[in-house]
Parts: sequence; structure tokens; C-alpha cells
Amino acid sequence: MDPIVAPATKLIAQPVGIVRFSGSNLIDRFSPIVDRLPKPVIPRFVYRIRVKDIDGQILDDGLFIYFKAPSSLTGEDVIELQLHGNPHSMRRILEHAYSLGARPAKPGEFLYRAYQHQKITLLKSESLNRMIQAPSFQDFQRQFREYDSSLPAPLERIREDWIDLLARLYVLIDHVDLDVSEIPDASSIKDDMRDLFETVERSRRSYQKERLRWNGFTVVLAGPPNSGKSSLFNRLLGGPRALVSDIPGTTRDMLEGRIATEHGDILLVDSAGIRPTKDILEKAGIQKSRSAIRGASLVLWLESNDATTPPEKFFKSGKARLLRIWNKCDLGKGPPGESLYDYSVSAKTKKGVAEVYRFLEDQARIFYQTGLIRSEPIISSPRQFRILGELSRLLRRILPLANAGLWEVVLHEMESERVRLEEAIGVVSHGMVYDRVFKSFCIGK
Ligand SMILES: Nc1nc2c(ncn2[C@@H]2O[C@H](COP(=O)(O)OP(=O)(O)OP(=O)(O)O)[C@@H](O)[C@H]2O)c(=O)[nH]1
Ligand SMILES: [Mg+2]
Repeated sequence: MDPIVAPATKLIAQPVGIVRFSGSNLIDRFSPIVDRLPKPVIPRFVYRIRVKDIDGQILDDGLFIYFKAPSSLTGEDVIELQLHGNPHSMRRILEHAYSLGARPAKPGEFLYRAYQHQKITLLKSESLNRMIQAPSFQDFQRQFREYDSSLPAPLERIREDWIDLLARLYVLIDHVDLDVSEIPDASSIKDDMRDLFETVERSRRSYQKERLRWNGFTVVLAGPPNSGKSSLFNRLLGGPRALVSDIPGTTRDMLEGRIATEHGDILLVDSAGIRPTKDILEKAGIQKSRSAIRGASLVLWLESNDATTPPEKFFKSGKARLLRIWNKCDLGKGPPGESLYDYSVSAKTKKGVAEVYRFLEDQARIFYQTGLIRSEPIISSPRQFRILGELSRLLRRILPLANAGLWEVVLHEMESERVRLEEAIGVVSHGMVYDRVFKSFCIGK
């Protein structure tokens, strides 16, 4: 296959930067990158090498490992360069690789190739992606167990049951022509269809329960314009991430930042100030704020002396947890009705910010500790959840048909759904699988 290349680590300043290649005949094609590469190159042997830029100048030194197809991550030839993690030198190496015919890998393309060469199943590759993105150690552990397990994934088990039912339906309908000794019992088929429906519903419920947890502990900063949301966002993240100004309506788009605590990640979201407006862009921003509030684990509702709008009308659902914060306490004016506010802070002077931070840390601990880590494998992606929804709707529709004895219709419906189910677990043309699953993954994985 055509050679692809990508940094497997981010292009930021760090001790080690990894560049990964996959494709065929990699040694022949890309040996000009390495100064005096030994001949022949022994697979899986670690070489200390120096790398060169397009002009043949020595650029950096590091380690070189060659994995020969098919014994590699992707099932193709793979080269891994472990260099110094300077983004500028890494870019030079990538440019040299492009000039020799490598193409930049698309997001998830290394895993996709591994899937094409049967190095990993589609469902396991989704577990792997979840594992990398896990917001806490417990979530990582749980995903690793699923990735590492030899037990069939829930969708694989459902598919087995589905095919078993189909086989019995074929015999039930055609037993005269098929000359079989044992005719399946129609009532046991109905029972098994109901059991299967229950299994599908159980998996759907467990996914819904765990979904919030996978998103991580999400804290949304919301409130009227100019109350200092972006200023507090920057303070909590410890750097000037969001634009701050005295013009109300500065923040239009959502901005996210992650704080890694020992219990798990806090996903902090800065949102547009909420107020009535005719400005189309601002309106769109406010729409986003409202939906972020709906999905939040905790909302920090910020007000200050020049921006007081009580949160009541934005919390009709009563679902999101709310912390009311009075900002700009350095201006001297205390909040009206002090008891309304949980914290009084100044994003400008940092007064009270450490207390809010500690509260968030504590809430994150509770969030990650109360999410129960069950040992049974569960559906682990929105894509798989959608497939379950389709299975559930179909079973709900055909159960009455089975009760009425309309077996041929039941068989027809289940047979066409089987195709969709097999798509979901990877028995499908590769282009379609790539489009649906892999492109949401990170580049270099
Ligand atoms: N004195 C004082 N000024 C503050 C404080 N926090 C923010 N400000 C100022 O208030 C103004 C608005 O701050 P932002 O952080 O942009 O407010 P915002 O809530 O994000 O505003 P929108 O994005 O427009 O909704 C800026 O001029 C800040 O410098 C504070 O604690 N004390
Ligand atoms: Mg703002």
C-alpha cells in the first residue's frame, strides 16, 4: 500500500518525538532519511542513528526501529523514528519523508490499516481509541480490559444470537423442503426474540448511564456577558487561553480546556454570555452555551456588579448542578443578598480562585469515584449505540408479527437487519468502515 507517515506524538516541545511510517518497501524508499543506515536492516532491532533533512544535512539523532510486514502494528512494513521532540525539526523530517513519496496519514489511518490486515477488529479499535481518550485512570483500566479481553464484545454476542434465530427461522419456514428431523419450536423462537430484545435494551441503558462519565467531569462557565467568565477560565487553567475584553459579548464560540487532577480530568468550558440579542453570531453562541449547560456535570454561574442576571430562567430542567459565583469582588462592591452566592472571587486579583479550584477538584473526585466500574463489557461508542437503537426498533416492530405467526416477514426483516449489524462489527467494504469509524480518531494512531 502507498506509504503514509505521521507524528505519533504531538508537534510540541517535549523530550521525545516519534515519527511513524507504514507501507510497503519502506527501507528502499526512505533510507535517504537516515545517515549510514546499516545493510541489511534487522527487523525489531533498535539502531542508534542520525537523520538528515532534504538537503542531506544532519538534523538530529535518535533511534530507528524497523518492523517487517506482516509482523507489525499495521500488518505492513513499519518504521518508527524516536527523535528529539522539537516541533521544527520534526516538521523537517516529515517534509523529507513527503519528498520521498510518503503521504501524510489521515486521522486513524494506521489503525485502519491494522484493521484491513486483520491485526485488530473494528470493535477493539474503538475500545483502543476510548482507552487513549479515557478521562480517568479507572476509565482507562476498564477500556484496557475490553481491548485486552478475548471474550466477544456485546455486539458480537448479539450478532451470534441474531444469526442463530435466523437459522431457526429458515428451518421453521422451509422444513418441508429441507427434510430436517427436528422442526424448531415457534414459541421458543418467540421467547428468544424477546430475550434478545431485552439484551439490546440492557446494553442501551448501560451505554446511556456511562456516556456522561466518558465525556468526563464537565464544568461550564456561564452567566451574563462581561461577568468575567473568560477571565476566570484563564485563571483556573493558569494561562491566557480565552480572549478577555470589556466589550460585552466577547466570547462567541465555546472554548475548552482540560485540567488533569489525580482523580480524573476536569473539562472546563468557557461559553458566550447569555442575554437577549439580535446579532446572529452572538445568538448562535448563546445557543451553544445553552446546550453546553444541558450537558454539564456542573455549571459555574458567574455574576458581577455590572452583570447580574439570576440563573433561574436558564435552569428549567433543574438537571445541571449549579454553583453561583460573585466575581470582581476586588471592586469593593459586595454581592446583593450575599447568601445567594456560593463563592465570592476576583479573577483579576485571584482572591477566592483557589477555593473554587479545590471545590472543583473535590467534585471531580466524587464524580469519578461514584461512577461504578462494572466488570462486564459494555457498548463503547455512539456509533455502536446507534446500531443498537436500530436493532431495538426493528425487534419492537417485528415481535407482534412473530406473535401473529407472520414468520416470512419476520425472517425478511431480520435478514436485512443482519447486514447492518455485520457492518457495525466490521464485515463491510473497507471504504465505508473508514468513513464511519476511523476518521474520528487521532492522527498517528
Ligand atoms: N475588576 C475586575 N475586572 C474583571 C474581573 N474579571 C474580569 N474583569 C474584567 O471584566 C471584563 C469582562 O471580562 P471577560 O472575562 O471578558 O468577561 P466574560 O464574562 O467572558 O464576557 P463575555 O465573553 O462577553 O460574555 C474585562 O474587562 C475584564 O478585564 C475581576 O475579577 N475584577
Ligand atoms: Mg468571555
